[in-house]
Amino acid sequence: MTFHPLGPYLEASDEVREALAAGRPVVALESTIISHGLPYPANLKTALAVEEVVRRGGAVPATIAVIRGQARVGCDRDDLERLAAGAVKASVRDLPALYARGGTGATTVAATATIAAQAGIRVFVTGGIGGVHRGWGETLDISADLEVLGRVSLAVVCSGAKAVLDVAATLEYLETKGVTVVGLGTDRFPGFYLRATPFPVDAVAADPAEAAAIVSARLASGLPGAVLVAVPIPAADELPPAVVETALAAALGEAAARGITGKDVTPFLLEAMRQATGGRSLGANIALVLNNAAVGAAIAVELA
Ligand code: PSU
Ligand code: MN
Repeated sequence: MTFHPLGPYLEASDEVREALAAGRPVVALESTIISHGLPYPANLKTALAVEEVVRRGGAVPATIAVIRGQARVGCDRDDLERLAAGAVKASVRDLPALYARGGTGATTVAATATIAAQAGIRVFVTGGIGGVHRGWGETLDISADLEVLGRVSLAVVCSGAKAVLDVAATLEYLETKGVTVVGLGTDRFPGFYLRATPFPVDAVAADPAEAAAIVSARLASGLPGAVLVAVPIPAADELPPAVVETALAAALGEAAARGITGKDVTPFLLEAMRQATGGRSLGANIALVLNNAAVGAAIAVELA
């Protein structure tokens, strides 16, 4: 596949470039979930399946990663295989060194959203966003995802933030940053493996068209910052709350015992949850990402 420069350190596949130029719907996808969110080979299979769901929904998928020093919008099969085999986790602060040295990295929500907005993409689909970690008062561990959502103009479709985070504090931070949190068919912020947390969203959209109308209003009004479209995991794939609670206690205990800090915290907790649920969290994670991809494609089609 050939890639064309869109700007300094920014390139797009032919397919993505043509779709953007023609105003056709494009959906951005992140790559940290491939390299650090899911184990091999489920990660490669899921990355390909998510792209297929976006296509079936009438939009062009654009998986984003840094490949040999360029932010690539629309990774090809070789790129996805490389990312699935392992690549460093790249948030916004990591991009300059990768660009300068020709490095390769899997982009987080923060980095992916930043690059997607630079490319002119208006819809980005992921599983769960990063957020405010438990114990943030001691560690100040607050994901750059939240900061970026406050400044880039696009829709981010997700299933909320995992219970491994301090969800109440995450929502407070999103409010501070002026992010609009829209619940798709729900008035409660979703809890990733669970359909709902006790916390309310800012606005309820009955369907993707209503969500798209809110996204469209935010973009057209010139307000910087994102609309977070929060989609509950399909009911059939939800994990029992007791299973999540037990696994969560085990994962958090393990992370504390091993002194895990910084960028390793989120990948460690995801893997610990997988082990503590006997793999059930993995099935739930894949199911919700596929569902979010269908919703994101529908929103992109509405916006186009
Ligand atoms: N939440 C998930 N799966 C993931 C991540 C979050 O359920 O794979 C990844 C995303 O790429 C997100 C990143 O942007 O973790 C957040 O990491 P940190 O907390 O270090 O900012
Ligand atoms: Mn962090």
